[in-house]
Amino acid sequence: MLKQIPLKYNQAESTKFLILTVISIVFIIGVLVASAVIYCMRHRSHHKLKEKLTRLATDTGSEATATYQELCRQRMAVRTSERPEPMHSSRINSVSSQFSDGPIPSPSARSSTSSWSEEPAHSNMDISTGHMILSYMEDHLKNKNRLDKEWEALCAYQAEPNACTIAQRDGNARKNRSNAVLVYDHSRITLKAENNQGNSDYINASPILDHDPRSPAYIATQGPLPSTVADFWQMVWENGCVVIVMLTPLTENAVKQSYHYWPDEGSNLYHIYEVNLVSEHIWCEDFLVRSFYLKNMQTNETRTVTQFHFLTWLNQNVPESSRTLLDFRRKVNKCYRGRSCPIIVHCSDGAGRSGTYVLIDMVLNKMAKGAKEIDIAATLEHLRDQRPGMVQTKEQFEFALTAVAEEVNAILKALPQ
Ligand SMILES: *[C@@H]1O[C@H](CO)[C@@H](O)[C@H](O)[C@H]1NC(C)=O
Ligand SMILES: CC(=O)N[C@H]1CO[C@H](CO)[C@@H](O)[C@@H]1O
Repeated sequence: MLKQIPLKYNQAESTKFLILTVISIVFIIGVLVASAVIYCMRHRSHHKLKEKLTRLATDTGSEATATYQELCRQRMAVRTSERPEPMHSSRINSVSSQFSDGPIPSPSARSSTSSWSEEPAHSNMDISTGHMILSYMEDHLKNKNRLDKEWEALCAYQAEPNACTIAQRDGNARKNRSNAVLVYDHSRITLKAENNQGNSDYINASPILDHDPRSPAYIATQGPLPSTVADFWQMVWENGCVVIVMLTPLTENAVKQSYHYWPDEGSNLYHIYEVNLVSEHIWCEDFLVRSFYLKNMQTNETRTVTQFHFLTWLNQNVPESSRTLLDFRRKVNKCYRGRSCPIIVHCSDGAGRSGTYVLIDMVLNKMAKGAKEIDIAATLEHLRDQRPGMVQTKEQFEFALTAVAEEVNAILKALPQ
């Protein structure tokens, strides 16, 4: 068959065939060259844009503003040249999300974070939101007056409703570590009384909602007391928690901050919850990670729970470096990734340090999801609606602002050069 085919062509036909082939090859080469040229041009303008972004992240003052304005112009230009026809709102969204997805090297970032490196995790942060946050922070840190005013306004904020009658009931009062931070009646974690050693549903712990009104993103709680350890593990069990963030040393200047609620080695039984220490990994002098095997002795079900323990953040204070806390947060979130259960966050009263941590994490998570508007003070009020005393001092609030700015800066810097 194959051999017969050429015989069917006469001379004229094969010449025609040859010419056609040459023309199509020339055409294909032409298309390839043209697209290569277009790609290079695009790539270069994106590259320049990225250079600007990185510079902007480290720049200060009016130069940054000028660069930012130019960035906005360029961005508009990119949008209009890519979409010459009138844009629908859905298109605007897709352009901007494409734009902010583009520069982030997801595969390499993922593989390197798996070795516990300190890079920021994959982020869909909207670049212009990132810059707005940076200039807002810059302004705040330069202008102490503004920070003072904002803090005053936050202190005057009254959560509504704010009744804490259940926390003050006879049987419950002794289960509170601090008089200042009681749980609101309308926003508290309840235990299944029938599984509780004291047949009570009370624990000083508040669900903290983020975007999903049905399931809390965090549970902010006090450091367990000797009498509430079993309640604590019951809460961990009943809420399906797998990550505990502990932000306090056990004692500070001889003042107890939290009961030692896990076994130093082997296992301990707290009511019907058996906790087995599987491993302890000291990352640095500031924090360590413990892994527990938690067993419900009533049902024989088991679960692994990881506790991230930050050691050097003292009550009413801020950590020495925001970088260390951000690194700690990245490790927590890497462990948590893909889950939907609440993260347990506790310090001593479960409000000062815990509130600061939750504020930072919540704002950065919103940004990583591409939020276009970030209002840190409003986010804190939202936290205070759910648990009193979240973020206790102006210094803690300022620390949260600094930490957010630093992480945004790191994300912008991690854009490929
Ligand atoms: C749990 O395990 C123990 C010991 O293996 C067994 O006696 C008990 O029946 C189990 N309970 C349930 C609810 O499976
Ligand atoms: C340990 C303890 O009892 N702490 C406090 C719990 O809260 C009440 C107020 O409702 C205080 O009186 C307790 O001292």
